[in-house]
Amino acid sequence: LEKELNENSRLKSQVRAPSEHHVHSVALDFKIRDHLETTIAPAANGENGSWELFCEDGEMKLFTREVELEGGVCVDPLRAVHVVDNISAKEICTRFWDTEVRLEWELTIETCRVCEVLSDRDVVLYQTHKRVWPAAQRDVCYVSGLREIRLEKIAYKEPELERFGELKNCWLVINYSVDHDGAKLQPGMVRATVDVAMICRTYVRHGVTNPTRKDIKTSIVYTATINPGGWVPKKALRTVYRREYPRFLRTFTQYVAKKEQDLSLNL
Ligand code: 18C
Repeated sequence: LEKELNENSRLKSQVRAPSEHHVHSVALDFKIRDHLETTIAPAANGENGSWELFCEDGEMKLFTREVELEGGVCVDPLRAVHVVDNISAKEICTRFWDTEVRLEWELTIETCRVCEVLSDRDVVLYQTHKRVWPAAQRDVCYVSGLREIRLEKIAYKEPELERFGELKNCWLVINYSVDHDGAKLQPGMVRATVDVAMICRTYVRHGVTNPTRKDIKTSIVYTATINPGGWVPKKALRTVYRREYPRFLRTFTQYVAKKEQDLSLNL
């Protein structure tokens, strides 16, 4: 019976209903494909000279590149890789996507509001962020989508993790900026734009058929490109980036681990 149930859930995860159609579904599917092709490419693991490793803490590594638009606006992309024990890709991505718990871990925001529910896994959100002196306060409006990804769509492998276990599943969250009638710009606020991907893969220890928390490892690849929406002093902006991204990744993963520790594993 157990074998049959496992087989059923394996088949179910491969036969997915076509994604619900809404005004952003085509663009969102495109973004997802793009991130699956580029974001999880292994080149950023330090071998690629153009990425600077600026923070390393155990398994967590953060890279950036200096990129400026014409006019001097700094849009340095951020790329982080991490491996966490005991929590699954689904648990991490669900909590990252869920607006109900956003204020419990997101330290840079002041408010978060759902502008539109597009489907049971896609929403349009509006957030205001804490002001960083001397710059004006920033807000952002973006589509946020949560997906489980079929394993055959994943082009890049993680050999170290494959030595530990078998790749069980992959989940992701994509956040990218859009305009929305329910998110008009307020006086004094500057609109920033985002392009964020959080891609997580869970591995189950070789030979284990009924995994518990101690039998799993999850890799996280997180990328973010934020356009601050107008000129801000480059040095100050880079200082904020280099402080806030490690703080985010550390706080968020610790938050998920704490929330999930007494719950049964949700693979
Ligand atoms: O991905 C993350 N969070 C998601 C859910 O919130 C979502 C977030 C998008 C972030 C949009 C940021 C828009 C500008 C924010 C200004 C923030 C001010 C920081 C306040 C610090 C107290 O995908 C995790 C996101 C981790 C965020 C890292 C912070 C990046 C800082 C950007 C600064 C931009 C402008 C202010 C410059 C001031 C310089 C003097």
